Amino acid sequence: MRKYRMTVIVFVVCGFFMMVHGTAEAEEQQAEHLVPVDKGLSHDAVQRLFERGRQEVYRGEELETIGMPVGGIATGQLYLRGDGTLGLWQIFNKHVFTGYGRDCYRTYRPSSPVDSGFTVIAKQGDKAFVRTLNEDFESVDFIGLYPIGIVRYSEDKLPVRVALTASSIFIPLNAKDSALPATLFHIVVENVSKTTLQAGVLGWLENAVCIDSARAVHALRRSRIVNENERTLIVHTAEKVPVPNVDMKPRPKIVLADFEGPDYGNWNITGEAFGKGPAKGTLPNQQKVSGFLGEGFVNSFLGGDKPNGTLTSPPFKISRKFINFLIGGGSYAGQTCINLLVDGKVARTATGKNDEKLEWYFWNVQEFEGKTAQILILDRFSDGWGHINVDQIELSDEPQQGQMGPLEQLADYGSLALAFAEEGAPSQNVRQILSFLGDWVVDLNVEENVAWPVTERHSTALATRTVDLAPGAKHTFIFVLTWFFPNHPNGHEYANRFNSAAEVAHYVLDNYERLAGDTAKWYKSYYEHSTLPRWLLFRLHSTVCNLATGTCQWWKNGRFWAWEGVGSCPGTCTHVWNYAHAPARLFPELERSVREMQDFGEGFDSESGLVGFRSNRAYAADGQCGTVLKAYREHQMSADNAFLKRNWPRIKKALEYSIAQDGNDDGLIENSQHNTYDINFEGPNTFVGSLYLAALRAGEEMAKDMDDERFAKRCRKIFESGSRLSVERLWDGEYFIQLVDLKKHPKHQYAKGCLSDQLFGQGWAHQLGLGYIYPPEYVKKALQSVWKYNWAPDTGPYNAEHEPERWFAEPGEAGLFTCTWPKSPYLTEGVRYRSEVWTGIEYQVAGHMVWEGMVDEALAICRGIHARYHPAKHNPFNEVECGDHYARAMASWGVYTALAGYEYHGPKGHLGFAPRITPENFRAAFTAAEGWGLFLQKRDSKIQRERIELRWGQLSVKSLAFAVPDNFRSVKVSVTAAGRPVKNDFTLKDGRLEITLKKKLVLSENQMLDVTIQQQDK
Ligand SMILES: [Ca+2]
Ligand SMILES: [Ca+2]
Ligand SMILES: [Ca+2]
Repeated sequence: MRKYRMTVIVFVVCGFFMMVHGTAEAEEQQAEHLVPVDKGLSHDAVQRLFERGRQEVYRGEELETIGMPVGGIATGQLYLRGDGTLGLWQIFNKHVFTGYGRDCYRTYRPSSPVDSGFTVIAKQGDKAFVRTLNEDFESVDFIGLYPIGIVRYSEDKLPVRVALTASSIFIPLNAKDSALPATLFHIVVENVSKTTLQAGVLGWLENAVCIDSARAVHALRRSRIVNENERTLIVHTAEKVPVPNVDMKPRPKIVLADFEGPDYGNWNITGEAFGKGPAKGTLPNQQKVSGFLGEGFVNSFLGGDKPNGTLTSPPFKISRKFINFLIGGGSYAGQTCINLLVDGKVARTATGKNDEKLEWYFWNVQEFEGKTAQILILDRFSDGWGHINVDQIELSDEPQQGQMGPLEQLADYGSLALAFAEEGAPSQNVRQILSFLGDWVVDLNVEENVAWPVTERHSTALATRTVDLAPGAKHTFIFVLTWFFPNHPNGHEYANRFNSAAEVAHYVLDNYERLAGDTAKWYKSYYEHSTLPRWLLFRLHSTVCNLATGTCQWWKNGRFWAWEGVGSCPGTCTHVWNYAHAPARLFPELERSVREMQDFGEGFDSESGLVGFRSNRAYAADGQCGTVLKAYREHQMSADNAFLKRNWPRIKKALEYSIAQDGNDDGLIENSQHNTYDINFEGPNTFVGSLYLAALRAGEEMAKDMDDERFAKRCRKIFESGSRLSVERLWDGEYFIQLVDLKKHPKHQYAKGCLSDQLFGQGWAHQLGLGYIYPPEYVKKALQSVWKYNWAPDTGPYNAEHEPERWFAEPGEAGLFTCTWPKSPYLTEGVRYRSEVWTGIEYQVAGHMVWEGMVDEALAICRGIHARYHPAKHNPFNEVECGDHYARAMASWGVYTALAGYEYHGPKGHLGFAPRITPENFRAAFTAAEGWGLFLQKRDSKIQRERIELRWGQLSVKSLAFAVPDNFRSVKVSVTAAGRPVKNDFTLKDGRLEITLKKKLVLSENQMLDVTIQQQDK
């Protein structure tokens, strides 16, 4: 570890200290601060944070909110709900917007728009028991440790007990197999009676191909049951109908409304949004509207997005096969839409696409011919795109193709499959089972090959053969659900490898042992073989599920791309993803693609070195510096120098862009700094400043790796100046402040406030093994102040005084505020989001605290998040901010690596650990560039043993580092790999033991590296 040149700095700082101390002490804590210094954490409460503890099991009402993603990475969003049923089903490439966060933090049960499920059948003599696996069971409980969810069902009078396990394939470092559009189910049926019984499972799945376009296309849904490779599959597809109703010549069309008149005629108007008559073009402050016919059309942007209202047509008779119309505007289902009402119910609905251009759309209404209907145009959304444009509503025997395009190109066109791993039962047996089931919401069928009009909903069922179960015996039935919807605007990576859902199912089952085996191996290594508290392991890994939600996409060209939250704020935003460590450590391939194809690709301005923060040409100061840090992290997570070599000229240029913002090489950025709070900081501050200094250190190290000594020295020089000047100018005695002239910049600054993120770059520096960027004692003091001033065990009183823009913590819940002003008046126009609580910042701060030894505080912060996201209130897998499954939350992995004191540099073959929690007995899973495994440490007063157990892939090692206790001043070290002694040299300084192996060694799967460190008395 690098020692700071204390002499110089202490001298400078002493002078400064005297200067500020006088004022700092005179300032008392502001009365309105309302964050207690005493956090009220009892000794016992703190102890409990550290206990390994029991697995949390959820039941009853707690099951309602649960939605654990169980599909592959970037293949959509499919939830396993608390009762074992599937929910959400956003796998059809539909843009679903969940921002801006004002109503994301709420209690609700995820919906289930697609019918599917499993039913267990048990026959005992002449009695048959049939039970569907859902909340209707007497006893249901849920254990969900991402990526595996287990739901257990039992009932007093039932001779069987059932456990359903659902998961995606999840194998760190194997992104492709972890990105399969597939969910694996294991259904274990156990005979808990005293006599033998026969057990089987019925699985069913609705044909939901064309789920969104069904009511606007002319097509058939086809469902088949096929036996292939000794497996039985339900295969759902859709297909064109040859020519619609050739028996009849199209009748002349009827124009229901062209909105060309001065008013809406006999349409009924409510609210303000639609005005008194049709719009005659683009309205004030609206983007250019096009695509309407004639001069008039419906446009609810009157007075902007805020006003709402409805427009209802008089009743009319549906006298043609289709209703055609032009539509544009907002894309909010049920909120900016046009509805067809038949018998007072919404029979058809459509929205715009967040585009002012009106395009043709049509509804197939053959089933309603002869009925009386009404058109209802609705605007009840007041935020961005809260309006609707409509024109030219026609009844016609011919559909307008318009935006729908050919069937095969629709976003929701593709296939769905449910496969049973063995051959299923013959259809007559399935019929017999179905006869027990009584009424169903949708029809089941067991036909081998049937088709219906796409507007009808049908499910198809398959049944396993029954197996004999002796008392106490169990049997596992294996199913896999797969999907294939390749028509995303940018395609899906999975479509490079497969052509249909059935192909995906066969791939999963052909490779079942390996795929399910490796998933279980990671699960066991991370959750079961670790010594870390179970609640903490749950929390820190739960956010990884964001990869398997609508937040993330993996395009056909290999580029990983993401929103900030589900469907909200595009462009893998550099400053939000600054916090997300998990993907880079678990699937470095994905993050490398963002660096190469976005940050140093499409989003890179090669003239200036600007990294557009949304793959555009816009500058964010924190994102720009963070890009350099991420590049170094991606280099460290690589097996060799190839990534750095390819990208170094652009990485260097990106850093030079930040140096140009600094302007005078003094290491302080003083100009306007747009950042993750969606505002600009003015003047020097350590939020952007610490990221800048860490980026300079990363630049120095990368320059050295690339033999660019000149640039390494330049980075070093600027860094040293910036580090010194930050302390001189920004230290207030307790924490780092922002130097800003509030008269000149009255809005969005924090000035003398205490910003939780004030040491963001220092946390990053620890993650990358870059050491201290400010003197350690200042860093520790500042972090203690963040804890003291910004973490409230109950956010209620503070938020009652200072209302947050958005609520992500309810009164009574603990949380860390973005920024507070403990020693100066609260800035009512200060940094945006100041009084909010973001889990991404909480993890960032907690992770940093762990590096500094503030483990109690770090765990208390994480526990606060865990409590807020208890399923009694919220989906524990969905940490929200500006949208669901917010990317910043993946900062949780930074806490995990900090707890292990993990350091890694792949190309150098360096791996190190310094557990910050139970160092006497520590076990945790770790990842490296090409392999992962379990790290174990045992320590007593005389001897410390380290073991690196490689469980997957391979690991190149040239050097190792470990922390030893203070009394280990002199040690004897022995290293063995796969049982054979390994020659080495070592150095021991300030409790850090560095071991260099004489030769680089490669550990392969299931091999172990053992290090024994014996304390020597001198
Ligand atoms: Ca018109
Ligand atoms: Ca509106
Ligand atoms: Ca400067």
